[in-house]
Amino acid sequence: MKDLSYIKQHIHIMLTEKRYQHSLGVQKTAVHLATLYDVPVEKARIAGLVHDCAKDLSVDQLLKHAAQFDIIMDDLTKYQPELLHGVVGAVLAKDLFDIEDIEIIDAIRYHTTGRSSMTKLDKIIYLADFIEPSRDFDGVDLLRKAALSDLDKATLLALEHTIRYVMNKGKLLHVDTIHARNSLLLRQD
Ligand code: DGI
Ligand code: FE
Ligand code: FE
Ligand code: FE
Repeated sequence: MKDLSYIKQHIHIMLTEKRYQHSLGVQKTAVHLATLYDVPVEKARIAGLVHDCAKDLSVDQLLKHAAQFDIIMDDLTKYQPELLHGVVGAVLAKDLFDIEDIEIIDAIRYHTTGRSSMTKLDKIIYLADFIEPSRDFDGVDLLRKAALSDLDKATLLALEHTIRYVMNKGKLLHVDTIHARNSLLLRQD
């Protein structure tokens, strides 16, 4: 893996200033949650910093990368190509930064939708993305509080917030978002 300062420099170049600051916020929040929930801090730091590395690519560029890396496009992603930024970000993480750790790669890949049986690192990145210091929406303080006391409960609340948001916008729900919620409801591990 490339060293942290190399990764940081490249992330800064790949993203708008606002998105870069968001990434630093996710990194910081993810590190904090990792210490609370006994997850390797270095994994949380890298995943948090890199999670949105593909976010400022155009839809055209996302589709080109998807083709280049043989990413299988599900039907929904064809209609909502911005959902690709996690999946493309995961392949870029390996390609640009030599990140091989599957837990880091998966946390990046599933950071927008979540997935069935999320790992602790998946949940931490999903939540940190929601509650990092620059986020401001109704209910964010409640989520910040929940994140400090119960990782599963907070992840569930965040998923449900996303599901309501997507429904209010009249957009398609990704099945992984539903699987993530069902899985948390069924098996509180
Ligand atoms: O990249 P960020 O803005 O930091 O955050 P993100 O990767 O979590 O993306 C959030 C967006 O993703 C938000 O507008 C809701 C959307 N999203 C999450 N799950 C789904 C979804 N959009 C659709 N259409 N369907 C989903 O299941
Ligand atoms: Fe800057
Ligand atoms: Fe994102
Ligand atoms: Fe993000």
